[in-house]
Amino acid sequence: MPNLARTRAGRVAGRVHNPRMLAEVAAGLAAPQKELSPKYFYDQRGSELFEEITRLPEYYPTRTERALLEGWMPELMQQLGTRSLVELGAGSAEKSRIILDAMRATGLGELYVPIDVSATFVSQTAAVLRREYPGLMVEPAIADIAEELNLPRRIPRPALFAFLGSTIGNFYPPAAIRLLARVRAAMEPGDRFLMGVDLRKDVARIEAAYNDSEGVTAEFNRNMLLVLNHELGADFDPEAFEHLAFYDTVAHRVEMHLVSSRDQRVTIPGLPPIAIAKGESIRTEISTKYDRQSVAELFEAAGLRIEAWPTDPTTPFGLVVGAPA
Ligand code: AVJ
Repeated sequence: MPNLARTRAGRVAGRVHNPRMLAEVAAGLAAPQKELSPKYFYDQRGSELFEEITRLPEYYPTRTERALLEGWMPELMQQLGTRSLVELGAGSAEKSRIILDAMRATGLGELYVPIDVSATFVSQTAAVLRREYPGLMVEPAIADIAEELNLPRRIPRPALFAFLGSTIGNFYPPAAIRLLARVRAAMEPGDRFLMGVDLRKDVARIEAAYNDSEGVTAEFNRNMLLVLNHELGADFDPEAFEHLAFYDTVAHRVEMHLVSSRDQRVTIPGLPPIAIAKGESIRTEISTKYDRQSVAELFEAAGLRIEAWPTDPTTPFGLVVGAPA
């Protein structure tokens, strides 16, 4: 499970109460290309569906990244002497364990800071990890990483900041740079930044990963509409939308859309009715694919430099190690 915002319970005593989400959704649906943030995929059901995606034969990123982490973390941790792991979007903590194991093996690890938007989610994960890693302090930070990091005041250094899963690919370049610059600002000399990035490759292979034969990705995509129904009291009919995912070879990114299969009108309490024409789409996600040059450009704009770049020779996926420039 990924890293962006899991939505908070939006209904209080039967009344919809999520003004920030409502404003963001209103702006997105008023744009010429209707757009919703991929952070709204991840309610309970959406997180489960994403977990299912990561196990699909077509979806190569998760298992490739895990193999890279298993291969590189022990050596990297030895080199860095990391005392704290700060993880942006803590997810299911499955990959975190690979890093935590490597940190424990050096005997230097003191603190783990999982950052996630869902307080319930991180505090559950924290409780499990405290039991599993006795002697490790686990101090969750509750934050939407698109906005802030909300780090604890005292972090033993050197710290490793980790942002895995190629979730950076969900952000348009200006927002990606802002996010990386926020990480850079939290880093001290000697700290490092570890980021997973999906790399440019054969278009058919990329498109297959977002159009799986079992239709899990399609259900994941449509689930966003159920999240809006639940959180905002909207009346989307998910069955009236088709899943569309394609690779844009100019922008180097997958785009996921929900395409309306008929003329329809959607109601969201507090907003004027929304007309959606047959064939019109709502963009629900971009998933940018990188190469070394494009990562170097993002890093440079954020005050970081690439220090190491371990990749998988068979399935292009990268683990980038960044340092303050
Ligand atoms: C969690 C954002 C990395 O972009 O590949 C998977 C989400 N969307 N299938 C990705 C996703 C469709 C995933 N990230």
